[in-house]
Amino acid sequence: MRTQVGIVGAGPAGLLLSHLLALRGIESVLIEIRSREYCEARQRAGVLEDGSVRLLRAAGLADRLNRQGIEHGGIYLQFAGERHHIDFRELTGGRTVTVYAQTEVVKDIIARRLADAGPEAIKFEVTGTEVADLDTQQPKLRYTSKDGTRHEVTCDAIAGCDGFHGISRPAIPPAVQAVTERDYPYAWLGILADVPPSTDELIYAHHPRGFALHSLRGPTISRLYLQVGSDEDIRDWPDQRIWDELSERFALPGWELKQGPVLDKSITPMRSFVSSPMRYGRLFLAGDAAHIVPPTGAKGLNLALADVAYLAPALADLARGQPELADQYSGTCLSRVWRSTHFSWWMTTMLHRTPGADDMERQLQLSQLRYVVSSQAAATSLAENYTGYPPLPATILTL
Ligand code: RFL
Ligand code: PHB
Repeated sequence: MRTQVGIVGAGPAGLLLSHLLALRGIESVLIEIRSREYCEARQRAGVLEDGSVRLLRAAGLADRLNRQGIEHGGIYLQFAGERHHIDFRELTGGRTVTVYAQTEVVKDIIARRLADAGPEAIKFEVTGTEVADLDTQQPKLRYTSKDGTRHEVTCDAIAGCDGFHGISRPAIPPAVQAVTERDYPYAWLGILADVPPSTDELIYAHHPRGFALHSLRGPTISRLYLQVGSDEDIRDWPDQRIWDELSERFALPGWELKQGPVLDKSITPMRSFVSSPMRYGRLFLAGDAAHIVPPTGAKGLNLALADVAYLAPALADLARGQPELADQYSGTCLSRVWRSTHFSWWMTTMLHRTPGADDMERQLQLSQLRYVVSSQAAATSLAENYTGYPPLPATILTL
């Protein structure tokens, strides 16, 4: 079998790439190890940058996003018993973010790909994925489909969009790959709860007992996170213990955290990770396959979408024998990736309590938080990064 682009992984990166390529008349084969149901239910990110929203609109994928996405013009930072509003609109000349769950982005693109290209547009539940001949002009993608048939697809290029635990990145020889990595000594326990949000905008809370975040998924569904130890067992966290801990960390006189049934709960490790370059021969990495940020900056999904916004035109040009954009791909993306890596590290270390840390950490964090809420320059820096920096250029948004 032959195709122009082989895509490994049907997360946000792989799905959007296959759609953006199709809009440019480029054919692809997209394979995914999990079932459609699993991909559509995996609870993850919730915040789309301004540029991500514009990208999804330009790609014709925003019907439901336009109706159900909730535009947010700021966030709250809570510390030392006070809650402060950071007004993105005012600080950035009108830029905002949109709360719309990654599960919904994934559902929207899957539905569109299947409608446009038929049931074979995404091959779910494959096994034995391999990539080979990456340093030739004809790289190979191999997999076994759900019915047990082994396939080999000869491609012009392969996009490794298979997340942090995928097979694409490990296929790059270690000698030509630089990995920069940091693990944080804490994790996030996240819950999805069947209860209306207790806030109109996200609350990022610094507390002596650790960080907490109040997010949402809609008018009746809340999403909340708690900093916990990195070796914590979810079985030690019955629902009422989670609510009690959240209530304590968000406590403010006259304000109450509404509680309700917990629909989903999980623990996520916190890590920063960058693998460079994001290309080896005819293999291009995108999204979590190449980089991971801790979720405190709400950047992971946005980086994945931005990567493929650059990769689609690069691969379309490459297919026509023009390699310039493909040659620029890794450098262009890594510059944004490092900005987000810094911002995510900064938010994380400003807001979390390091186990065993002395009072110096706490005082430095509180000083930084007071600076952010009192200085227009500091608040603008947070707002500019949170809403997305650098903004995606108009050329990338023109399809
Ligand atoms: P994904 O979503 O991991 O998709 C990779 C896909 O590849 C498949 N796969 C394979 N397929 C075929 N063969 C193989 N050998 C394969 N191996 C793997 C996988 O099954 C999967 O379907 O990567 P992608 O597309 O790069 O997308 C990245 C995002 O998912 C991720 O960065 C975000 O979820 C991170 N993130 C957040 N990002 C934001 O921008 N804003 C947020 O508010 C935000 N909050 C979060 C987050 C991530 C979290 N967790 C759970 C890690 C909150 C949390 C709690
Ligand atoms: C979420 O809604 O899941 C979410 C929001 C903001 C973050 C991380 C996750 O920083």
